[in-house]
Amino acid sequence: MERKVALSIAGSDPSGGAGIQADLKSFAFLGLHGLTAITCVTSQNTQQVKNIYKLPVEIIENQIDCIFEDFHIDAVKIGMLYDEEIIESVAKKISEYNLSPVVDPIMVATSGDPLSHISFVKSFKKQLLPKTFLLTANIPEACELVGNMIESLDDVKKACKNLFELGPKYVLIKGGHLSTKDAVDVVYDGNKFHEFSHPRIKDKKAHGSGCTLSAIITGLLALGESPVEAVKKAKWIVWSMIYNGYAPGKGSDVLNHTCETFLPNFFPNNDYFYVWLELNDAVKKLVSILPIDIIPEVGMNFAYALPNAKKIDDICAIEGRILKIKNKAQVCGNLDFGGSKHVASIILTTMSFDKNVRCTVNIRYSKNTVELCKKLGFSIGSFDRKNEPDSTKSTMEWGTKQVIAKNGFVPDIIFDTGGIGKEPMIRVLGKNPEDVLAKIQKIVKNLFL
Ligand code: PXL
Repeated sequence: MERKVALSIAGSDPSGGAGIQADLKSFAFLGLHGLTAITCVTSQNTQQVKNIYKLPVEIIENQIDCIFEDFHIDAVKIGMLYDEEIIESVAKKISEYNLSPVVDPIMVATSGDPLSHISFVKSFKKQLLPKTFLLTANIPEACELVGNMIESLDDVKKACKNLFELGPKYVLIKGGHLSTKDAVDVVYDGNKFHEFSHPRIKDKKAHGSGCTLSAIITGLLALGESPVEAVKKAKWIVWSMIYNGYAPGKGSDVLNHTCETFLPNFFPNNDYFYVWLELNDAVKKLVSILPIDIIPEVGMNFAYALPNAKKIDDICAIEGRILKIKNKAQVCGNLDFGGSKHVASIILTTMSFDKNVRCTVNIRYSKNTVELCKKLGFSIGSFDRKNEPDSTKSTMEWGTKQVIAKNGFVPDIIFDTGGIGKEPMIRVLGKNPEDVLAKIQKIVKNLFL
């Protein structure tokens, strides 16, 4: 199989989270063959940068020459350059090999430790920006480069224009450091601004996210994506890698470069993203607390609707089920909108009466469990499949409507005792995944006392 080839000219991070280590993992993630030319060897762990050893420029140039002698290179990224001398030497090689690199203007590590010399900014602007294809700067880096504070999205756009004037064909400024609700990144192509917005990921301080993003963009360019599309896809992939990040040492988290990008393709807007995210967090928690005895034979689903959901595609659910496999609860299938017609019809019905009841999980029926729910003070309703007219299209819609009509409101629990070939079932309903999870936790805790 032919593999595209990408080169990273960058520093080494022995803790494996950032630098060339992150770049190689990112290239591999995309199925590329990765090459490296090391500029500096840092001594650091997940807590701090202790030392930076810059390689002699002859050695840096040797590495680059050696690689170009042998490979056809589809895309290049440039990471840590440290000082004026290395900038000059790499800038020379960019011209010599006529490269169009993705450039990450690395100045400071996630830990706050400096990764650049005082000579960096001036020489970077003069010698590297004119040779840059796509610049990927975070807010502090963009501030240093433009010499202004950046405090709003308008400031970001001004800075993009300002940096564009210095040479890059595309300028990406990452908005994670701004105080907006969502993290908004802006790409400027000299004509238009393109904005990409993602929910922030709580409780993660991901070391290596900048390196990984620029490497994934580079890899996608090598694979033939257009620059704006490459940024859009790369943001998506890196969001997933951060969300699935882990802490391998005593300090910060690193990205999970081997995670599957289990996110659905693209969300039309961040309402979808938040629904997906809340549900995904809750599914993970549910599986971790779930006694297998509460999983029905047909498995469980967990569904959550967009605000004002009107159709099945507005409801996020597990495409498969949570099943008992080898005596463990396991999620089979990804979360997606339109993922389950069955549970979606329950929620669409509850929402037509009370638009706040947007979430449900089904659990195994037993008389005991229903009794317990009563004792716990949950409101309960039931329907009997025997009363279902032949003409109904959806039993779930019909049953749910029956219960609501009888009770006058949407209860916490709707159950039915089954029918021929139909397993009896309890459905726990609530406002959101957290609410439903809390109810399940209460049931589980008391059921198995
Ligand atoms: O994330 C910036 C970065 C780049 N390159 C190297 C690093 C770091 C951060 O620690 O160590 C080598």
